[in-house]
Amino acid sequence: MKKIAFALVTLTLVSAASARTFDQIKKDGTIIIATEGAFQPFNYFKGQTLTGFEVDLANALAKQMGLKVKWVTQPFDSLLIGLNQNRYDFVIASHGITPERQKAVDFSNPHYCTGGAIVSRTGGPKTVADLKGKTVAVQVGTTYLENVQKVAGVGKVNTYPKDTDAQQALLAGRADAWVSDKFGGLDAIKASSGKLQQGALLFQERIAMAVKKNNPTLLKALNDALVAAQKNGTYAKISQQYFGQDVRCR
Ligand code: LYS
Repeated sequence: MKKIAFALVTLTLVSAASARTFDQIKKDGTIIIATEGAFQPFNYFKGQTLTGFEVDLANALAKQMGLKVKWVTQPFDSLLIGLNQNRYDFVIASHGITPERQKAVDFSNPHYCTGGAIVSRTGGPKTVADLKGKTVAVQVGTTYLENVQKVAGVGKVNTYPKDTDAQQALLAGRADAWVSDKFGGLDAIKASSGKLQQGALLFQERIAMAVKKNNPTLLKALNDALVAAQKNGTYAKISQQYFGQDVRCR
């Protein structure tokens, strides 16, 4: 609990200096984008290469805007803080749109729709009711944590710095369940050769890019680029590649 309170306080530390407007970024020629780099298949490292659905999508949006890209990776729970300190122009890191986060940053239109689902070892808890008295592993600072805390009767909620740590805790038997993204969970289940199973969906969420507050020109440029990518087939192609389906919000 201490950690969460701390994260919420720091999230609101906004630098007084203003963020770069779209015109300023255009003049520079390079947009700086931040992500976590530890959330397969959305943003992760394949060897030394940063890749994933969100990385490919953001690269495509930048190309459409006529910009080069510089990527920055940092821990998930410090991404919005760094945004408010003008360390980069925007964040694409699977942030669900929540009222709490909307107090700190502006969100683009959603770039995909998903949900938080239960994953367990075969024979383990599958439904919300099954979580009663059980130990659940989740990544700190996420909507998974927020939503698991709303489930009455959960035995213990253990938080980890990375989603992959929470997954490891489940595999190692230190937790009975792991709550994470439904698509990411499916990938982990596939890779587990029968050890893991997908359980119920706990909640649904709309995922969007985050821009520092009061930067309407950049927000509009991102929204326009996303609309264009969704119209001209670029979005569908990238989505098919990672998920075998179109994950846009409908
Ligand atoms: N969608 C979740 C959230 O909004 C998880 C984001 C990424 C976690 N590595 O908190």
